[in-house]
Amino acid sequence: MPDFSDALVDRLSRADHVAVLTGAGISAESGISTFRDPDGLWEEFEPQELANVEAFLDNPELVQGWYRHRRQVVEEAEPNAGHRALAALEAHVPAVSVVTQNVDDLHNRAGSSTVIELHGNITHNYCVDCERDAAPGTVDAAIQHGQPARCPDCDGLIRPDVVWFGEMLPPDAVERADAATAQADVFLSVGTSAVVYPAARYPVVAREQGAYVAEVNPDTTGVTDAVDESIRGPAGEVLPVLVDAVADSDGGAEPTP
Ligand code: BV8
Ligand code: ZN
Repeated sequence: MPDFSDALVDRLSRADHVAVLTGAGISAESGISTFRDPDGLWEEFEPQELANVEAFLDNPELVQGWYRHRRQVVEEAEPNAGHRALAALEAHVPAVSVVTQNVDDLHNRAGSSTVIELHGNITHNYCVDCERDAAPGTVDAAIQHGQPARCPDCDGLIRPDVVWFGEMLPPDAVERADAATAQADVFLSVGTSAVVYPAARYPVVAREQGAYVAEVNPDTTGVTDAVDESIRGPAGEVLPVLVDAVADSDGGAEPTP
């Protein structure tokens, strides 16, 4: 049984606004490797070696191939009980903002209504020169012919719509994440090692701004010492039990799926 406090349940059931920072760990139970686990075909690469503009320009086909592989994994994956519990929390809290570092689209597919994608979304590609959206399948077709995918309109290289190391985060996403953090009565940090900035600063900023901050992770992280409560366990087990406890405490409602 996950060990969270009655105080957390009480605060969640009385909260007007809950903000949740998620990282790769919440998608681990959907079969999507975190950045730490060996990732099969790409085991010999550090993500930082591929998730940056220099690597892309140096070898566009390799980087396009890596993201195509990851997109295929994402397309075959399903949201898990952790993603679904965050969507279900919306029945008990007036405003739930999911601020995610993940690019796998699983929070959207789980039905969360406010998903702020700090690092973009791997299901979307665009041309680096004219910025036109790339039609689905553009990368697949080029890679299968052993060449980098290029824009049919201007011949520019096609890239995934994700934020690479050294790139600025989308200003509108940062603005929305800042607002959600400032308004949060409770801030949850779920499945993130909290080492990548500026995303990793949100749990600390939330606490400075008066939120009650709890972390859900099987391990300790970069913010474990900075939060009010650290719940040791996998998101797919902890979050459904936590949301059920909130449902029970506010007069009960439908159990989480
Ligand atoms: C920026 C999208 C301004 C792409 C990602 C030098 C030069 C330039 C920049 C820097 C520099 N030094 C530092 C920086 C800043 C840099 C940074 O923070 N680097 C780190 C490595 C030190 N940040 C940036 O570059 C950002 N931009 O700063 O712009 C700027 C501009 C120019 C110069 C200076 C500054 C952009 C960062 C975004 C990078 N893009 N992703 C893609 O996905 O391919 S980052 C990527 O890695 C993820 O999005 C995520 O953010 C990060 C991994 O973190 P996690 O999600 O936490 O995953 P991780 O595997 O680490 O941890 C998983 C956790 O889950 C673990 O704790 C595990 O215990 C737990 N877990 C496992 N199973 C479960 C579980 N938890 C719950 N349940 C389970 N079942
Ligand atoms: Zn173009």
